[in-house]
Amino acid sequence: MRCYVGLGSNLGDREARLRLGLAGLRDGPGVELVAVSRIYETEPEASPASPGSESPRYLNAAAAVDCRLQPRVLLERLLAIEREAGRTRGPERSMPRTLDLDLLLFGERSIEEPGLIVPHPRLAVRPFVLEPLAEIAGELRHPALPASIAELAARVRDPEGVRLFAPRSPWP
Ligand code: PH2
Ligand code: MG
Ligand code: MG
Repeated sequence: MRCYVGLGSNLGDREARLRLGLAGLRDGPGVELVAVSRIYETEPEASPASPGSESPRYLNAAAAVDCRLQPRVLLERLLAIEREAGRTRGPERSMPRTLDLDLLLFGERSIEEPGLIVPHPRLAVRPFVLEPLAEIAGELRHPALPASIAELAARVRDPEGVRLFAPRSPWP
């Protein structure tokens, strides 16, 4: 199954953390890294829980993987890679994080389970997800919306808030 993962980091050596995340995806069984977008530097999207709270800028990227795992198993893998990269989870959402790996799309599947919602519920409104994703999957149709990823990205495009950070993809 072709799946898409969003990568984000806004704490410490952000680029190194994204690379750690990619290495974690590449090295695990049942997952093959297929494509990686370039890295973007992005303004933090304020958390609804604590509007106005200061948060450092993120680096964001997107990766395509071929996955032979069940969605829940892939999710557990993503969480394990986050932990290996030094992420600790507190009670609050959207705290600064060393590494955030979000399962954006799992083939054409729609899943709504506790802790696992695919397509990612905020995918279609987040320029920091759509801009990198459109680089590697612009033609892809959103499984639940009548639009391609490129069309969704064009709707929310934010050149001020989402800027290219590195001219080349960090992978291979
Ligand atoms: N992730 C969040 C909350 N806000 N803002 C940006 N720019 N990039 C992110 O990856 C991000 C965010 C929750 O995961
Ligand atoms: Mg996230
Ligand atoms: Mg996350």
